Amino acid sequence: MASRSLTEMSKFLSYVLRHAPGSIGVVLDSNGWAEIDQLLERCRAHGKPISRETLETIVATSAKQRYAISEDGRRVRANQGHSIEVDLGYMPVDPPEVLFHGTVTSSVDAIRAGGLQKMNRHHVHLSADIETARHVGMRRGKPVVLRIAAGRMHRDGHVFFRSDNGVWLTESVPQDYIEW
Ligand code: HQG
Repeated sequence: MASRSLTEMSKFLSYVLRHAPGSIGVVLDSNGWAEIDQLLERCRAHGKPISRETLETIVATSAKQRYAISEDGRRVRANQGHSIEVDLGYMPVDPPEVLFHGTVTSSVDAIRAGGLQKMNRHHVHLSADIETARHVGMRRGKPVVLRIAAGRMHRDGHVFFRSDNGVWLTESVPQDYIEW
């Protein structure tokens, strides 16, 4: 019973922190953080009371590490999975002149027509080297590696990020920057 209600509360927190903070009047900052005091007060006001202790238990026991509490203990956020626009903290970085994208033959026509789109993710994923891109493509079938004129994109105003594990990220790659 206790764990079921923890799961229910966790799902409610996911809904609020990833998708609909406004549904209970919570404001997230641009990095996705909610003030814990405000969050818990708003949960209570909407008939879904969660104590500070229970929140800490949910954060600590979530199998997928869905949430994080800030170092000062005052804020909480979902680590990923947002449908609302949040910046999880990657800083814009100057890309190298050329990056690579691994895809598959079956996607080539659509990419020629519409450029690279982020599909279900927050960004298009690019690699610094051909071999990594080839492996990304191979996950789906016969790999095709595209050369991306990342330096030119950047000079034209496109923003790039690099994740902690070295993946290059950008919003989209118009076909003009893909060197076939
Ligand atoms: C393709 C793994 C049609 C795109 C890997 C790709 C990576 C289009 C697929 C990370 C298209 C999306 C990301 C368009 C792009 N029309 N197809 N206009 N634009 N595509 O999985 O890059 O395990 O979302 O080429 O290591 O394959 O998740 O992206 O084939 O870093 O941590 O649509 O996933 O990391 O597929 O892989 P994905 P991805 P994780």
